Amino acid sequence: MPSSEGIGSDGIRCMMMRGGTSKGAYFLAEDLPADVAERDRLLLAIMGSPDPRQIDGIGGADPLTSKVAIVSRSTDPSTDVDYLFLQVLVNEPIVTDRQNCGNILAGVGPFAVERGLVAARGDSTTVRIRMVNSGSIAAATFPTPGGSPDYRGDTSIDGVPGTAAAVRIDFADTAGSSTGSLLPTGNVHDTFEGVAVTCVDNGMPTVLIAAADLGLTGAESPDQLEADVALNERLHAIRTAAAAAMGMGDVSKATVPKVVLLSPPREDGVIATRSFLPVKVHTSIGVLGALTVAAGVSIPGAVGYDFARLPAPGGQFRIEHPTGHLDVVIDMDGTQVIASGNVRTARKLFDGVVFPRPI
Ligand code: NQM
Repeated sequence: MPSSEGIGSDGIRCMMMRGGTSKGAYFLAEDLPADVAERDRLLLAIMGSPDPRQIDGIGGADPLTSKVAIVSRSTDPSTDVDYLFLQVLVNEPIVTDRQNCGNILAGVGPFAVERGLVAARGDSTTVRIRMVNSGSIAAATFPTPGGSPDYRGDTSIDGVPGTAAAVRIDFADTAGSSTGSLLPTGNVHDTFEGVAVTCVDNGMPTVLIAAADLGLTGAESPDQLEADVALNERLHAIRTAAAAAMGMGDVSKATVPKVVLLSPPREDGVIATRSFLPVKVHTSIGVLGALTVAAGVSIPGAVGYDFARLPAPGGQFRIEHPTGHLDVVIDMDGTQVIASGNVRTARKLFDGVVFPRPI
């Protein structure tokens, strides 16, 4: 693929997919350079970063649409494929593997079948995916009538217009996947900058804060929250202190930990959320983010526990967010997460060859 005219100048095979409420470029590992620095330079050029509009690339000028999945046959015999998630920052020349993405994950199984890494196994196929970023495993099940993914269906998810085929995802080993522990500071709650927080990681390292403790209702829109300079300075200070206590080191250029503001549910959910990515505010919430909130607010003494409307054991957790809700299931035994899962949809948007700006 590297040619005499420059890396990728002949074009690189790429499939664009919507995965859940995110959108990203999906590649086979073999179609990208093996050298990580070279690969990242190429991905920045493909997405058009750094540039607030990503005008010279295929990124969508938003963290939720500047995402990459790299998929290969698994080196682990217990899984079918390896999935490496990369966040390509919009405004900075940074490609990071420090976070995982459960939305882009929803497209990985269908992509693996489309590219022939996994053969369809009847009307529906389950692909076992090793999430390289965290080492955890997810099983994705989706319809494959006639031997290829069928994206049509009647499942709707908030934040995406219309309906599509369901992709059911069952997770194992999400607790502590990035930090080594469900409660990475060793405490159910801590106080940073005078504010009570719970630091929790059930697939996404997250700092939970009660919106009321910051003088907010928790019903503010993403735009309102992003425009509040004093709030963002305060959250930045809390996040920096929390990340240090979580053993995450310098996170000034990292997209984790996330900060999630919690408030009592307004509809029929368990809890209401506003999720900072950590600067832009999510229009919904990430999948692993929702699993992490669900695990956190289930722990007595954690921030949110007192005002969450918890379901009966084994019940569904409806996590409210700015554009609706995201349903997850989670099975916990005390502070042990036994299993978790959810239903997403995904769709192939285009398949072809992408031409990066010259590098
Ligand atoms: O938490 C955004 C998203 C995500 C991550 C983010 C995600 C997850 O919605 O599993 O999917 O938190 O940066 O795509």
